[in-house]
Amino acid sequence: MLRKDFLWGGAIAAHQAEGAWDTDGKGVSCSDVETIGGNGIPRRLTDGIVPGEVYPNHEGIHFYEHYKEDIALFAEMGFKGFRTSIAWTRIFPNGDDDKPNEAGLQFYDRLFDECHKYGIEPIVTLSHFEMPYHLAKKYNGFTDRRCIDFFVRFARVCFERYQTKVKYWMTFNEINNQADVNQHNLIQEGAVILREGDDPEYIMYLSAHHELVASALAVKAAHEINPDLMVGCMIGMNGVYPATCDPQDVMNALGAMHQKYYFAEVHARGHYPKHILKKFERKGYPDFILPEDKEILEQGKVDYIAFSYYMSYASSHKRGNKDFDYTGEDFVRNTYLKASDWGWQIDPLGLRWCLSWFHDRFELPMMIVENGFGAYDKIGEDGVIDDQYRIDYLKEHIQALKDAVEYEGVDLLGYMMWSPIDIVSASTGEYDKRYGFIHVNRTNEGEGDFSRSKKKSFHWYKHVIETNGEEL
Ligand code: BGP
Repeated sequence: MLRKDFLWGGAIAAHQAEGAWDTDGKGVSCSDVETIGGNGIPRRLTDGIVPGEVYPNHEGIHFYEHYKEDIALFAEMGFKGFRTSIAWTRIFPNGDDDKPNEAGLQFYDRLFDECHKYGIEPIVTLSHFEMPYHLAKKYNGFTDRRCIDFFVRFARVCFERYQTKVKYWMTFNEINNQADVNQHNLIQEGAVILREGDDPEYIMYLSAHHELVASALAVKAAHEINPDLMVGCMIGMNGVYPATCDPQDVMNALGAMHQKYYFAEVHARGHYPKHILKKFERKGYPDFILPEDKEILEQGKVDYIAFSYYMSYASSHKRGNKDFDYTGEDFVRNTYLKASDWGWQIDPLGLRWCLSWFHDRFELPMMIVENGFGAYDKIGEDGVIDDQYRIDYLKEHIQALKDAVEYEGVDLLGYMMWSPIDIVSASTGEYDKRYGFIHVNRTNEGEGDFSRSKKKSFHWYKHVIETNGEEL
């Protein structure tokens, strides 16, 4: 049985939904300079905003104007919680400004008040792929320690302003995605632009370290401001299985787990695990973990673990070396699983495995803050989208989380599916990769008036919440 106050709801992010990219004093964010991509076509980072390019985050789904209508629809489904992010650039347009932008702060006052009107608890991410672009240009993002202070200033302003409206916070969305070292992940997570001659892997570890320190300082600040605030990390969790029971594959999967999830260890345990320090040593990196950083990490351990879950991976060993270092190139198709149209392998039991993995290590409360199915939806002749495939995906994943509570005894606070309303895809910039219970009339080609309509899954999720997950 799930707890009585289980937080059922859904999650979005500011940059994928709000639009209004330059309204009311908002500055340019890093996602404002990423173009639209496609299924199998990566987004491109441009040098500033280039005329003629298509930037889907400039429009989002017009949530900035439609939020009242959307929250009312979430309330109709019975939401107890709603996760979104605060666009850093609405509050500090450049990131290093002295004073916050009052108009930006007021928008989130209105949004959180609207949630409370229906008894919906807002759950907030501070940095969800939306760092100010100015910080990328001037400081190269989190490679520069000064960004630690900028983030903490932003976090403090938010905690102080919204402490009576928001209890659950997260610092950096999917901080560990950057373990796959590429330009898209580095700009989204740390406002980092790779330059010629850089060692990308070193740049990633350095920047991630500064984020981990910034996160710990934010946790400390939140507790000083109001001890009731709960601050979590946010991990993009997709468990890695060995492709076979060959011990080489088993070790290779372990190596991948080490590299992809050491971030969670630092957040929750307050120090780096030995395996990653050994790796830094092996690679001959200069010691960027200062003695005072160690103290900060120790003092800023998170209160709970929030994570997203979409799929699992299978890892196959190819090289015969002893370090079993993750390269991102060892993943193979898991023949036991089906995949979405974007190749994301569907694995409900993997969610139970991941819940257990966290629980066994950290014994902290957890919240699933993203889980959902991106699909091409078709509008039926009756004008309704029959998205049974989405219902099936969610049903099996909810069953798996219930089993994790029942059999492994995990402490689960809530489930925020991704995303209750169709929004812009973070990885591809598409509109046509749809997750919602609510359809938004907008396509990759920029057609449609942004009007909203309910899909079949809308009614299904309403019933799930009504029965606290007893009837799926
Ligand atoms: C996570 C991000 C979200 C979200 C989701 C789905 O990585 O935290 O922002 O977008 O994945 O991914 P996509 O939108 O690329 O399908």
